This record gives sequence, structure tokens and C-alpha cells, in this order.
Amino acid sequence: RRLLADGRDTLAVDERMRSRREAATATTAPAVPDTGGNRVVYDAGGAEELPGRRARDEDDPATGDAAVDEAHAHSGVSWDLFAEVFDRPSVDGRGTPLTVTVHYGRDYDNAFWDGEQLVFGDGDGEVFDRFTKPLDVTAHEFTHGVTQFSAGLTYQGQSGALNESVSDVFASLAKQRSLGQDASQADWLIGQGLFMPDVKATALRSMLEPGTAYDDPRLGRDPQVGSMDDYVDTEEDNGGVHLNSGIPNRAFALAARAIGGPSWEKAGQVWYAALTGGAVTPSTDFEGFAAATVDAAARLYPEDTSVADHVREAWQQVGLAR
Ligand code: ASN
Ligand code: ZN
Repeated sequence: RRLLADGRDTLAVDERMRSRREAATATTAPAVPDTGGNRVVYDAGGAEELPGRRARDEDDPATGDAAVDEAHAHSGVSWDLFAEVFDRPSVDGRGTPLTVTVHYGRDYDNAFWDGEQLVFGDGDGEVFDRFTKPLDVTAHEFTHGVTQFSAGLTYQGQSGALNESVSDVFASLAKQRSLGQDASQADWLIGQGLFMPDVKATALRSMLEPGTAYDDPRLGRDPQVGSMDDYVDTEEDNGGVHLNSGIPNRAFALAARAIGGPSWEKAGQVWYAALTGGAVTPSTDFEGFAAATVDAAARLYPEDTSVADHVREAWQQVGLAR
């Protein structure tokens, strides 16, 4: 329920997917081999049985159903981020086909990874539009699959907030990369374009300024926090996983901006190495994750110690790391 793209995102994504399809059907091999996604989109038809009716395979043309076609495009962009930037085909890194279901339930205001596949509701049409609409909502849910098959962060308390944050980090990277933006140009919003036009919300979350994404009578005010000073102790939401995720989210945005350039190149590589390198485990807390990213930065960029310094300073700004 908490993730994003606007009209420009959709256009950039459509263009990307068009060239991707053309490369796949070219009679001569493309100069750069297509990494080739392996997506299958299903249609639950308003029911809650998974996966539903098979609606569009990897190489099928557009169907005309917006949710089916958005899910196909956005899961392809998510697949490409991990395959091309992090050498990780599919959520498990083994190219396992990705199952995606749309039109889940009636007026369903959420999207989720269920442990095996991606699932998207159509939204209620009053507050929420289709959950397939923003690229970064899809990339967020895709990343839950990546985390399951790597660090396995338990979805409760600090490890749960880290699980949530990692999904936002790679969701934002997918968005920034699709728009060709570097860290200084990024808006760091998650779930932009998900809300109906009259809702007073710019997005679901702001990674750079947690707590500022919305303020609407139907939604309340964005409750996210961006510093350990404001850490929320609650039983709700698995121990506030969507609230306290603002803390590591802001650390990532600050680190990426301090490092500069495209966020997926250095900051993204550091977070990916921490997530998948074995130092982060199901029970890792904020301090442990911060240390893992500083270590990863030092290991990945031994000749440029400013990267690890920027990462450490970003965690210090949110009240973590020494
Ligand atoms: N869309 C939500 C998420 O991925 C679903 C949930 O709360 N599990 O975080
Ligand atoms: Zn999530």
C-alpha cells in the first residue's frame, strides 16, 4: 500500500519496454544481448485466488488492459535493474520466472509480495488509483522478493523496517534509472501518481523528508519518521515497519546525494553488497545494517575512502553509527 510514478515515468518506461521488445524480435542479434526477463502476468478478475488466469507472457504484445500492461512493463524495468546493475536475474538471481497477478480483489488498496509472487489491487478509485500505475510500487514489491532470497530480514521491528527500507531504496533506484536522473535530480518520492487527483498527497513516502508525503482528511498526515530521535515504538504495522523505515530511507538518500552521480552506481552497489553479502541476516538491526553498509563501501571502493565516509556520515545524521 505504500509505494509510485507519474506520467513521465510511464512514458520513459513505455519507451524502454518498446526498445526492449524490438531488441527481442530483431532478426540480427543486438550488440548488447538483452538480459531477457521472464515475466508472466495473470488476471485475478476481482477474485482473491492466485495466480488467476494467464494474461500476458514475457514476449506477448500489449493486451490493452492497463493493469496487465503496466505490471508487465514495470516488472520488466525492475527485473532489468537487478539483472543489469546488480547481475541478479529475477528475485533469486537464478532467472526464475516471475509471477505477477493484477485485478486482485475488489477496490483493493494495496500491492504485495506474498512470498512467491507479486500481487496488485486496482485501488478504490476514490483515494487510490491502480497499484500497477507507479513503477516504484512494483519495484518495491519486487525487492521484497530479492530480500527474501538474500538477507531474509524478518518483517518485524527494526529488521522489518530495514526490509521495508531496502524495498524503497531499490524502488527509488528503479525510478531514478528509468528517468536518467542522478542523486541530485531525484525527488526521492515513493508512490507518486498512486493517489487520485483530489487527494492531498504527493506520494506515499518521501525518502529525503520522511513525514511530508501527504496530509489529507481521508489519509491523515504522513506518520513516517527520519531520525532515531523520533523512533516509533508501536505494536501496529509489525512494530512500525512502514514508519521507522523512514530512518534508513533518509540515510540512503543522504548518502547517495553526498556521493553524487547516479544513485544506483555507488550507493546502490553498497546497499546491494550489504543486503546480499552475508553480513546482514534475518535479525540485523539498524546499527548492524549501518555497519554492514560502511564495511561494504570500504571493501567496494578501497581507493576512494570518501564513499565509506559519506555512508557513515549519512547514518550519523539520522542518529546511527559512530
Ligand atoms: N504494500 C505493502 C508493502 O509492500 C504491503 C505490506 O504492508 N506488506 O509493504
Ligand atoms: Zn513493503
